Amino acid sequence: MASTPTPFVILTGAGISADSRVPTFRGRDGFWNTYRVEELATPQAFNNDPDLVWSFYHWRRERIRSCQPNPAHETVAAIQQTHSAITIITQNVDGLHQAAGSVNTLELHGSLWRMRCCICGNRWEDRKSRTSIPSYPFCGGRARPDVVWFGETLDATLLQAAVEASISAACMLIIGTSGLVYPAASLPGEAQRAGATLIEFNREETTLTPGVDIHIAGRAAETLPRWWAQQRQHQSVSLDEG
Ligand code: BV8
Repeated sequence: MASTPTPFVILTGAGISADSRVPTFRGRDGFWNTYRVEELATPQAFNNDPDLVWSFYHWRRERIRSCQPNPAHETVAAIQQTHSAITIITQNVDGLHQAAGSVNTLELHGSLWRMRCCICGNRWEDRKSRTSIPSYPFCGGRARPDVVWFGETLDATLLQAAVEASISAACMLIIGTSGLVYPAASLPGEAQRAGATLIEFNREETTLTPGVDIHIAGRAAETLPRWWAQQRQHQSVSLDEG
C-alpha cells in the first residue's frame, strides 16, 4: 500500500530571487534603503500620486523582465515534481517560481505581471512595457498593479490555504525571507506550534533564526540544491516521495 506522502511547505521571500538579480527589500541593496515604503507601496500613496507609484512598478517590471529563475527556484520546482504533498507559498511578486516550473504557487502578495481594475476589480495578466498607467478596456477604470500593498489585507482564500498548509506540514523550508512582514511572517510559528520542523535557508541570521530547528547559511542558489541533493542521496528527511 503506497505510503501517505508527508505534507510539507516551502515559504519563500525576496532572498530566493536575489541570485536572479532581483533586488530584495531590506538587504544591502534593498528597495526600502532607497525608497520609503509608505511613499510607494500603500493604497494611500497610489491615491495621492498614481503616476509616481506606477513609475516605481514600471521600473521594477522592466528591471526584472529579463531576470531568470536561479538554481534555488529550479530546486523548488524539482522538489515539487518528486513530492505530491507540497505547498509552495511565496511573498514574491516576480513570477520566477512559475518560470522555473512550479505550479499552484500561493502568491500571497500578488504579482507584478498582473493588473487589477480599480473600478470593477477584474484582473488580467499584463507583461507589456507601460510607461503610463493602463486603463481597463472594458469599463475604462484605472488599473493598478495586482499586488498587496502595506495596509491592505491579503486575499483571504490564499491566506487560509497558506495557514492550513503550514499547520498540516511536517516540515517547512523557509527560504530567503527576513520574517518581518506579516501575516506571512507568522506562518513559520504556526507551523512549528503544529509540530513542523523548520529549516531556514538564508544568507544571514533573521528574526526567525532563533526559533528554527536548522539554519543553513549561504546563498540559496547554492545551499538549497546542495541540501536537496543530500536528501535525495540519503533519503534521510521525512519527505516521503509522493
Ligand atoms: C496586512 C507586495 C491587515 C508589494 C509586499 C501599520 C499599518 C498597516 C499595516 C501594518 C502596520 N504595522 C504592521 C503592519 C502589518 C504590515 C507589516 O507586516 N509591516 C511590517 C513592515 C512591520 N503588513 C501589511 O500591511 C500586510 N497587510 O497586515 O493587512 C492590516 C491592515 C491594516 C492595518 C493592519 C493590518 C500586507 C503586507 C504585504 C506588503 N506587500 N509586497 C510589492 O512588492 O511592491 S511586502 C514585501 O516584503 C515583499 O512582498 C517581500 O517579499 C516582503 C517580505 O520581505 P522579504 O521577502 O522577507 O524580503 P526582505 O528583503 O525583507 O528579506 C530578504 C531576505 O533574504 C533577507 O533575510 C536576506 O538576508 C535574504 N537573502 C538575500 N539574498 C539571499 C538571501 N537568502 C538566501 N540567499 C540569498 N542569495
